[in-house]
Amino acid sequence: MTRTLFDQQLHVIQGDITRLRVDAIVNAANHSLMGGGGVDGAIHRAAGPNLKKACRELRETDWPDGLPDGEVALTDGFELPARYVIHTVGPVHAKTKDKSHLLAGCYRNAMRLAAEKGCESLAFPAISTGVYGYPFEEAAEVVLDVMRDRLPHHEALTVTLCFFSEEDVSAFLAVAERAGAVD
Ligand code: AR6
Repeated sequence: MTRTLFDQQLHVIQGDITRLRVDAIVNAANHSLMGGGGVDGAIHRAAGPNLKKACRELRETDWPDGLPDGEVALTDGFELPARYVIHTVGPVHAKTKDKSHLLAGCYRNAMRLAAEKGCESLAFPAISTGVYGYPFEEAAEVVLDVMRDRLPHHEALTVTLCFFSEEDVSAFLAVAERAGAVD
């Protein structure tokens, strides 16, 4: 079931992001861009070996020191149904340091890059909320703030938040309802 927010410009679904037929999906990558576990591993497996080659080239040409937190880099989707993959690096959660601006940067920069490439549909996983340990509800608040702020600037773009579990969908919608953001 799809729930919509912000005048239907934001969709919330449960699913496997590697199966979405959208213009671009976002990868919760790491600085190396060379793949990893979680959603990163799933995207690399589904896209096939050309994705790793493209990421290696990006490292050599644009990001010799690795992709910094909150930044974005674009590749094709290769064997994925999605045309592009926008790689980003979420912050590793730290109790003693507020990293919300870095997490917000992932979402904001990916939306900007997608719009620049003429994308009309963009899907995000729950960046940083797996291995990187960002508390889910805190991340959801960051995502809602960015969507409220940026969606009006990208009127041609529909964004999907693709959560891997129904629990995450429910948790996100609960935060959105408290914030008065559900349509
Ligand atoms: N579709 C949608 N969501 C998924 C999928 C999928 N196929 N697979 C997992 N998730 P994580 P992070 C969800 O750990 O916290 C990697 O090793 C997952 O349930 O993938 O940003 C990278 O290389 C969770 O809700 O990303 C980095 O080293 C969410 O995706 C590191 O993990 C994000 O979990 C990045 O950690």
